[in-house]
Amino acid sequence: MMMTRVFSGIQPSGNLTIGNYLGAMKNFVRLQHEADCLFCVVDLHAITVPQEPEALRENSRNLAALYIAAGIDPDKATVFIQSHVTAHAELGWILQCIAYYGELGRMTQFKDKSAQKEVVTAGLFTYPALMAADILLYQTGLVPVGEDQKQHLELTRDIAERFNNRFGQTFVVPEPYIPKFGGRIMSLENPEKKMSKSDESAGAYIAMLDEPDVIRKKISRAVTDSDREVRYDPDAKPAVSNLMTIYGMFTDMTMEQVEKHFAGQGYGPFKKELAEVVVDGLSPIQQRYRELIGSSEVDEVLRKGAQKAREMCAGTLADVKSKLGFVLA
Ligand code: AQP
Repeated sequence: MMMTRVFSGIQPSGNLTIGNYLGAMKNFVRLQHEADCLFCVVDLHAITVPQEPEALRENSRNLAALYIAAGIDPDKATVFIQSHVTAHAELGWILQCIAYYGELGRMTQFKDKSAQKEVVTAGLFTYPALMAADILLYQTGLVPVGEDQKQHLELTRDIAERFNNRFGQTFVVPEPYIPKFGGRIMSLENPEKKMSKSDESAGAYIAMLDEPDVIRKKISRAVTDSDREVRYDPDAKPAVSNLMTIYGMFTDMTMEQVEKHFAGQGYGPFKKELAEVVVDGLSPIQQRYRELIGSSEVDEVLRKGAQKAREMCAGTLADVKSKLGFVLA
C-alpha cells in the first residue's frame, strides 16, 4: 500500500512561537515516521505582508534549521523552500482562477489580517489559493495544521473537488489533521487572541529560540484569571487554561493531572514550574539549532529537498496544464 502523503508549511514571517511548535511542528515530527512527508518554508506566503528582505532571507534559513532541530529527519521527510519550486506559483495562479472571489472574501484570517491595515495586498486576499496549490501539487492526503488553518483547508478541498468535477480526476482531496488538544495556543497577554509570531508585542508569545530568562520573564508576566485556582476551564478561565495546555503539552500530562499536581498551590508556583518545563522542553532544540545554523548542512538539505519536491510535483502540474487546454511546451 502506498504511504499517505503529508504536506505542511510554516511562514518565515518572524520568530517561530511555541504555538507554531505545539500546534504544528510537534505533529510534523511524529508524522514523519508513518507518512511520506513534505515540510515547506512558505516564503511566497510570507510576502503577502511587507517583509524586510534581509530578515526574510535569514528567517527562511532559520526556519529550515528549526525544522531539523525540532526533530525532522531530512532523510525521512522532504524539507524545502517554496520559492525554490516554481510549480507552487504556477499552480497558485491557476487555482486563483478556480477559486471564487466570494469564498476568498469569507476567510476569517483575511478579515483579521486586513483589519486596521492601511495597505492590504491582493496576495493577502488570494493567499488561500496558493495554499491550495502547495497541498494539491503533491497529491497530499493529510495536512497537519493548527486550528486557525481549518477554514483554508476546507477551501482547498472545495477547490480540488471543483477542479476534479470540471476537468476529471486530478487531485487527491486532502484531509486536515488538527491536534485535538493544543491546536490553538493563545497569546500570553490576551487569551482571546491566538499566539502569533508577528504579534507586535513580544510579551504575547514565547519564541522557540527565546533565552531561558526571557521565557521566565514572559511567563511570570502572563495574564491570569481572577481567583488563584489552577483549574482547567477554557470558558471561565481562558488565560490559566491556556497556560495549563502549554504545561500539559510539554509534559504529556492531562489537564486532570495538571490540576492535581498544582492543587491548592496558586498561580505563583504553577508559573514558576511552567517556565522551567518550557525552558527544558526547548533547550535541546535550541542547542541543535545553534549547531546547525552555522553549518552548511541546512543549505544542503534545502538543495536536495527542492530537487526532490520538483520531481514529485512535475507530473501533477503537467496534468493540470494539459487538462486546462494549455499548449504543452
Ligand atoms: N497559536 C497557535 N496555536 C496552534 N497552532 C498555531 N499555528 C500558528 N499559530 C498557532 C500553526 O502553525 C503553523 C504555521 O503557521 P503559519 O506560519 O503558516 O502562519 P499562521 O497560522 O498565521 O501563524 P502565525 O504564528 O500567526 O504567523 P503570522 O503571525 O506570520 O501570521 C500552522 O499550521 C498554524 O495553524
